[in-house]
Order: sequence, then C-alpha cells, then structure tokens
Amino acid sequence: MSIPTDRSLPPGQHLRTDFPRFGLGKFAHRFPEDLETIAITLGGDIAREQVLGADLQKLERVNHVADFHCVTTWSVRNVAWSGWRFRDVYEQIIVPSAQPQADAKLVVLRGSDEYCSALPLKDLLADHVLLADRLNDAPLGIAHGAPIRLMAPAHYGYKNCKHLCAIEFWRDSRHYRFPRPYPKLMDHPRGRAAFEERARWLPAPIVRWFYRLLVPSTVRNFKRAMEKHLGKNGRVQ
Ligand SMILES: Nc1nc2c(c(=O)[nH]1)N[C@H]1C(S)=C(S)[C@@H](COP(=O)(O)O)O[C@H]1N2
Ligand SMILES: [Mo]
Repeated sequence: MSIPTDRSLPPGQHLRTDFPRFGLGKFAHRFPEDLETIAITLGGDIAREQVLGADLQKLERVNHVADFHCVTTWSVRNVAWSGWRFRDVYEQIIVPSAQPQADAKLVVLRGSDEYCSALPLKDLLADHVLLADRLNDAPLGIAHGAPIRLMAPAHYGYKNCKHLCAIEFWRDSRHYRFPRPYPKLMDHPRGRAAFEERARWLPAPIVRWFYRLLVPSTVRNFKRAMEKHLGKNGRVQ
C-alpha cells in the first residue's frame, strides 16, 4: 500500500520524526498497572452500567493509518493504528446494552492515570475514530496508551485519551472537568486540528508560541519518567 507523504499539515503544525510519549506534566509519572486487560466502565446518563472488554472482539477489526497532531504544534506522519471503530462499539454494544439517554451527547473519556477528555458524540461517530489496542503492528505499549486508547485523527492528541478505563455519556457538562490544576481554557470543546481549535478564547498564534516552548522539556520529562518506571519494574518494553 502506498501512503501519500505530501499531504499538508494542519495550520501551525510541524513534523517530528519520532513519536514521543507526551501529555500534561502531572501525568508523566502515572502508569497503568495492567497493560493487557481491557476493562472500560460505561457510565453517565445510561440505563445500565457495565464493563466493556472481551465483547469488543466480536466486532470487525479496523486498521487505519493517520497523522497524529499534538496541540503543542508537533505532528507525526503515518501512524498505523488497529482496533475497533468507536461507531461500531457504540451502535452494536453500547446502545443495545448500556442504553444511553437519547440526549446524552457529551462523551467523557477517562484514563486509568486519571487523565480525562471530552468530545461531542457526533465527533466520535466519524469514520476513522477507533478504540485502538495496537500501534504499528504491535500491542499498544505503556508509552502510547496500553491496553487501549482513543484514536480520533481529526482531533488534537489531547482528546485522544490513553489507558482508557471509562466512557461516560452525559446530558450536560456538569460532570466533566479538564484535569486539575490546568485551566479550562486549554480544553476546546471540539479540538479539531484542521480548524486549529487549540484552546478556548485565546488567539491561536499566542497558543502556538506558548505551547511550542514547552515541547522539549515535556518530551524529556515524559521519557525520563518512563525509563525510571520501566527500570523499577524490570521491564524491557
Ligand atoms: N491517559 C492519558 N491520555 C492522554 C494524555 C495523558 O497524559 N494521559 N496526554 C494527551 C496528550 S496532550 C497527547 S499529545 C497524547 C500523546 O499521546 P502519546 O503519548 O501516545 O504520544 O495523549 C493524550 N492522551
Ligand atoms: Mo498534546
């Protein structure tokens, strides 16, 4: 399969050749205990709480190659993901069994590191949004979201919650808060890269400039934290 490499990047993005582990500073030192067992608790305004796991296997497996765009202005080309289409999971498992209220259209995604992000349901039902358990032909590792993460390629990385352990469907935004102590203005309600929806209220050029400054130290911080964690746990991966 030939993969085009001449696509233009979204506004304000530049290419990296590596794909670093990344995030908000306080999450650098938090790691999932179980890298293998998928267990996603469904909650919010739904009729029946339950845990999603092995039942994903009955859905069609989908592979998708996409560029990845972090809001701090770096992008990586051609990341190969594999998993299940969020739309299939929603229509074939969540709707029939958990039965979200018809107007529960705000979806909150929670990671086992207590990170969380939120997206409108309609954005998650787009074609290429996956719950991904594989990356570049290998099981998703600890750096990139094991055992399963959201992969919403039209949206900035910060919407792509790693180490996914809960999905909630809410009628309103009362139950969602962007991780403390980071300000709400860092969290755009949609966060689409093509429209440069980096943050709320602030002008994009200012956000670009500020975020770009944070990239080298954040990459270093996340890398060191992972090395320390893997050393301590005697893991090679
Ligand atoms: N659970 C969790 N998900 C997360 C984060 C995090 O710290 N924890 N960081 C977000 C940010 S800001 C980005 S850019 C991407 C980075 O994904 P990567 O570490 O696989 O490069 O994950 C996003 N999802
Ligand atoms: Mo990010």
